[in-house]
Amino acid sequence: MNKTAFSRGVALLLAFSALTFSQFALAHAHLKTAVPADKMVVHSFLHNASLTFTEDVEPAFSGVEILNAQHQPVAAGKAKLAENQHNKLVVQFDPPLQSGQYQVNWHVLSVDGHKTKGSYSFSIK
Ligand SMILES: [Cu+2]
Repeated sequence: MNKTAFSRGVALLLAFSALTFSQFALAHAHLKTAVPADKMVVHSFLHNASLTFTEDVEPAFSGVEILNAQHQPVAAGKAKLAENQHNKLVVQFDPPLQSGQYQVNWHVLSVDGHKTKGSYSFSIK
């Protein structure tokens, strides 16, 4: 192996390990999109909310709590995985949510075993 080929090999190896490390660092489940989205103003009653994460999540160890303006939990079903989309949690409201300010507190366990949590808010006019 000549010197050029050797340094090319080293460069490739370094690039590969950097890529591998960054993929580990990104592997936690972060919130990618939510409907309604953060700070969104909805103009109708709301039957459900959904949260899509960057990784698949374990529903048994994940949860979504929605609080009204008085910080009381609203009547909602347990967060369930969307069909055929294991990185998406859906919460049904029965009765539908009415006008007001709402805060969403979520926590998830991603399939790689890491826990993450966060919160955001939206309102209904
Ligand atoms: Cu992770």
